[in-house]
Amino acid sequence: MKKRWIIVSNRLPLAKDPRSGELGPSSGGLVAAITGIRSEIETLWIGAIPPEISKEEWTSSQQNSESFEKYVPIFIKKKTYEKYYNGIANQVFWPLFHYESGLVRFRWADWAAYKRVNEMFAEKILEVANPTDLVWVHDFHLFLVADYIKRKAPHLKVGFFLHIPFPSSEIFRQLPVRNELLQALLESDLIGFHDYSYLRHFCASLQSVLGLESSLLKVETPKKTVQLGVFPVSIDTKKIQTASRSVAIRKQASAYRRKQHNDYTILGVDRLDYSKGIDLKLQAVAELLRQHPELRGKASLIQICVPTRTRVPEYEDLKMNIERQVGEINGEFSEPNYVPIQYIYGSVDFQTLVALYKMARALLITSKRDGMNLVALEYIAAQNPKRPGNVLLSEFTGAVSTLSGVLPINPWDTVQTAETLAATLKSGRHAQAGAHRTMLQFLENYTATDWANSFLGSLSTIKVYRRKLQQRVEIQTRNGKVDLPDSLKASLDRKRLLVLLDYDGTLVPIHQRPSEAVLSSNTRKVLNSVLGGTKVEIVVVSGRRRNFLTEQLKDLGVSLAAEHGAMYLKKGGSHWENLVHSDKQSWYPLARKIMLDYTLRVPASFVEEKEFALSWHFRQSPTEFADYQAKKLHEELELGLANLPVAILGGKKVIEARAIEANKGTFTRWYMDGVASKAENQLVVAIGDDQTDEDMFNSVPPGSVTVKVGKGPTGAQYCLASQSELVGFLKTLSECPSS
Ligand code: GDG
Repeated sequence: MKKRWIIVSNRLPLAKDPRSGELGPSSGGLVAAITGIRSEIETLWIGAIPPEISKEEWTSSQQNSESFEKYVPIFIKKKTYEKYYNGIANQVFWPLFHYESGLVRFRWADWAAYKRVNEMFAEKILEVANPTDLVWVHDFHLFLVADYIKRKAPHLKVGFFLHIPFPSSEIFRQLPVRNELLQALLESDLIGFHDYSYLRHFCASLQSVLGLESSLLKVETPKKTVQLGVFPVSIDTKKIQTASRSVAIRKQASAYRRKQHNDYTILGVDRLDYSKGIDLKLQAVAELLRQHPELRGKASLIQICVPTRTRVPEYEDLKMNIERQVGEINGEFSEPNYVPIQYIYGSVDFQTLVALYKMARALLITSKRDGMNLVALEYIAAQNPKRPGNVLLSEFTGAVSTLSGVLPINPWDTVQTAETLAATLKSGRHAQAGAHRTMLQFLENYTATDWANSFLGSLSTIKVYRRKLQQRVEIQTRNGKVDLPDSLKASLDRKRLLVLLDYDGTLVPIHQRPSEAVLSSNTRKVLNSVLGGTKVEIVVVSGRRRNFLTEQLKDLGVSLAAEHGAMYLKKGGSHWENLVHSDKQSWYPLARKIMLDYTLRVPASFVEEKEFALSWHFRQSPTEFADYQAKKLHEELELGLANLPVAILGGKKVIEARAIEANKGTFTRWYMDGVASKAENQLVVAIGDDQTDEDMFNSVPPGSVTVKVGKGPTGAQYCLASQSELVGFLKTLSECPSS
């Protein structure tokens, strides 16, 4: 089956021309980015049909145009669409993600519609997708789609790309549906952003809202691994260059320049949106004319404002305010042959747009927040490389990170913006050529097609692996009695059992103070009876020191592995065998020094010194500060102890430096190869509750039984709901029929 790309966005890229009533291409960043992709791979585009277009109009235009065949329309009732699109997408996500939380209007009825529409999108995707297709979901309208898809097709690859900023977690946390949103989004296999800062904010939100740690490259959820990445969008560079070099556009640009009488034209192209900072742009231009009277009568701004979201009240107010501001500035500075602000409310055709890019001396972008900003990229591509114009670009855009040769501005500092503008207008165009060349080369090498290839290339290499949640069988307890699943009963049948058993969180509950985690008299009694027969043998494999384990367990007739298997004591023996052969002295003193340093900085943290490991604990410390210091410590230890026989590990509120051999997996393999009986009727049962036990689960011989205690991601086959069920479980195991 051939692999196809399935692009999914809120709308298909169509709009009704208000004059002719015909269906034609719509404009906007997302549409520009996607239509800029040139690929040999068969691509479908799924999206809603805008409510102003009827089903009949769609069907008849489909008959007229071949290009419509690759579009898969979704028809949504006007009322539902209104709530989903204007109610949630435009009045909740858009303002919140652009740091305008004062404009957020969250209504639960709208949220219900948002969910329903996302579900409808998923249904349509499931209807058309083949199992080998790559599904690429776009933007904040469709945050929940991956979840609905994965419920029915867990192995279909789904990527999500966000075209707008991901805000600081302090802003994101205000969202009433923050948990639901993040959890649904994490059903995607790959999540992409324009800019590294957005990725960082996203990871901070995962941590503060869901308590999930992530490495910036990926995040492990209880269900799966989700890859994360930065994929800045780009443009169809060639299309703009070709247009810009065409005779028609060159003529049009020259005509505009002649009309302006000079080379002092500043250009602005924005959707009429509060995030674009058009008010700040107008203030900066007024400031320019105020501070530089020599530019009056010369410098002017052509501002195109493309109408958008006209049904949302804030946008109507914005339009009125911008028009009032334009009127005031023109009133103050106009002369008989000179209008400083030429304001166009509407969109212009592609040819006119490129001619304006080509003609303008400078492009001014003053976005307060902008996911990327494609206008900046398009302007650069349209310039004559020998005489390019300058781009003044807001620091609050994603594009500023990739365009090294622009003039970055803080749009809120209108005085400084005016000064940068004045200096630009007075400098020669050739002065800019070097910086422009570098940016143009970048845009020639990294186009919208490369953007799509890099995102979908990453998505296609991901192995969709879901933790075996469905296959993981929960061992039920009814009325205090453990009910073993049939599959487990079958494995146990007439076998002798070798149980590899973790201590903290498994044999005893977790305690705030480690010294309090001692065996209860009931557990002791049950262990005695379990070990009384010949059926069960136990090896306790723990991270604890040997003295503690000896004190707690020696008289019970179990073998012991201390410090994650660094040392071993045979049942009934008195000599601990040392299994670490690497040079501890090469790293231990240095690690100790570094860790002690952190105990001074972080209140209530302390170092636990073991024979082959050092642990820095911060369970009682102020959470955020200690989490940050823990990350630093982890990094410092990794750098400082690189190439030494030591492993650095982060656990639950602990950072550990351990001899490389001190690992439950290494111990398990050593034990199974050299110590354990090779009897055929022996079954290994490994039981544990945390990450270190996963190493044990991965190292037991094929056919063994693995059991996770409690919730969380695991590779184990079975799970027990909580630690309190462990003793009953052991008892039941020992009572199974034996040979
Ligand atoms: C969102 C994010 C992100 C504009 N006026 C006309 C016209 N346009 C075209 C431009 C450009 C596009 O619309 C605008 O793209 P932006 O990127 O500047 O902004 P948004 O629409 O807000 O897009 C943004 C983008 O998604 C992509 O990820 O960069 O941050 O907000 O392509 O050329 N096109 C025509 N006439 C116009 O009058 N023909």
